[in-house]
Amino acid sequence: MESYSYVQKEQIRLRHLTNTPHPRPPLPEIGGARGENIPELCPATPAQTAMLPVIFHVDMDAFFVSVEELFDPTLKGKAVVVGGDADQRGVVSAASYEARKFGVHSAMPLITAKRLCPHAIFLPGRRSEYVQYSGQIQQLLCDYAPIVEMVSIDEAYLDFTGSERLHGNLFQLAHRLRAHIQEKTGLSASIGISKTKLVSKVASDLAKPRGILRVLPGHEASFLAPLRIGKFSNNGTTTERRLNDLGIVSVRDLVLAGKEFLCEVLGHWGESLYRKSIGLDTAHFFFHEEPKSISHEHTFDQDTCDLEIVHSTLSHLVQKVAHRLRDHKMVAGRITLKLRDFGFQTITRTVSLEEPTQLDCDIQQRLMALLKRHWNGRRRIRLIGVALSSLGYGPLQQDLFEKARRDKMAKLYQAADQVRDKFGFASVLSARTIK
Ligand code: TTP
Ligand code: MG
Ligand code: MG
Repeated sequence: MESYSYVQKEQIRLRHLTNTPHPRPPLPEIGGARGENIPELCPATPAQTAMLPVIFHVDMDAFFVSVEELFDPTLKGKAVVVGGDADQRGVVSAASYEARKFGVHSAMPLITAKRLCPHAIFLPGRRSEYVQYSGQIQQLLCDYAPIVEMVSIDEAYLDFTGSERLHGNLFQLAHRLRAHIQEKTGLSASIGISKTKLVSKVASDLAKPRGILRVLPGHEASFLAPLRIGKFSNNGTTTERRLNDLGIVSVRDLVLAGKEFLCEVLGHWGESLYRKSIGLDTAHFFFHEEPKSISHEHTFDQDTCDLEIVHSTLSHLVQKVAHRLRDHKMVAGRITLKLRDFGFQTITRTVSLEEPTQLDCDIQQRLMALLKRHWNGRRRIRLIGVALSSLGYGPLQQDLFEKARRDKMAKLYQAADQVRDKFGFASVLSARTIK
């Protein structure tokens, strides 16, 4: 978080602990006009607070690197880069806090990381362990909060609205939760607490590492004000550059520019950006149930032992399940093939993967092997089915566990998913499926 110094961070922590309001820094001039005050929402009374949403954002500290440290404690405190060898093409998945001091960050080419931090230890990473730890953390979070929304491999929003009486003081609750995660997994987390998702996310980021930060209701706008707008529009995007060119650099500048001006410059997006900047984030919880398994099956019009038909049907089913898997941003650790023959005899055969996947080609390959082993090609098949299970959240796409080819495949599949979302599933079919 660029805009806060260490001292400011401590002041914020104390201020929130002691419940004193955020003093307003002097306001800048924008476009020659004197800035007005940031519209501060009225701090809530204790009675109102009890009714307000309580949202925790929990994010693991240097997640991949911390898991690596569990396997090799000598890495602690050192500059560590996860993603592959320094001389490999590809990007950094994760960097330790020590490596970050040298400017290394996720998604940076490994070669650049090596140049910035030549003494760093470069590790290939252990994908399935990260997924396993992520699953453990998710389970633990679900024991605490009534609503948990995992949003990536190492972070989740927890909705504690209305459960303050049950859990008592929110700080103590956050401490308990963090200690529990540490005790069960050996990993540390940071937690942001506020009444909106966006503010809680910013707060957990600001609290890192091993921090807890609560933004009291009514203080959202002044809490966000000093931040750079990259926090809302992703650093380096065209929107950010355009706003920077207009002299709008911080969230405070956004507020002072005003809704009308932002709408003029950015259209629709201007209003939502303005609302975010004053702490009125309206992102809701997604009440989707994480699936335990994903499956599809097909019953043939006529029982068949035509190899071409069986293979192309299998390929079609693979594309369907993999599409749904990626929709949930998940990876699968087990793949099952189901076969029912003309005599209604049904078999299911499952294979466990060493590395969970979300790629069609991996799933297809395992199923073809299962089919080869468990079908003699002569028994006529009535039904064929595919199921994915042992589902978990996978590393982000930018990670470098997938080599260049796998990266390309992932991009290709995601592009296909997007087209399918727009034009229907049948709009993109792999060559094997088309007969
Ligand atoms: P983050 O939570 O963004 O980062 P982090 O946990 O390493 O560090 P922080 O303490 O700042 O939260 O991402 C979680 C993991 O996801 C990270 O350890 C590695 C992986 N990841 C990628 O593979 N590619 C990426 O581009 C990013 C941002 C993360
Ligand atoms: Mg993290
Ligand atoms: Mg994260």
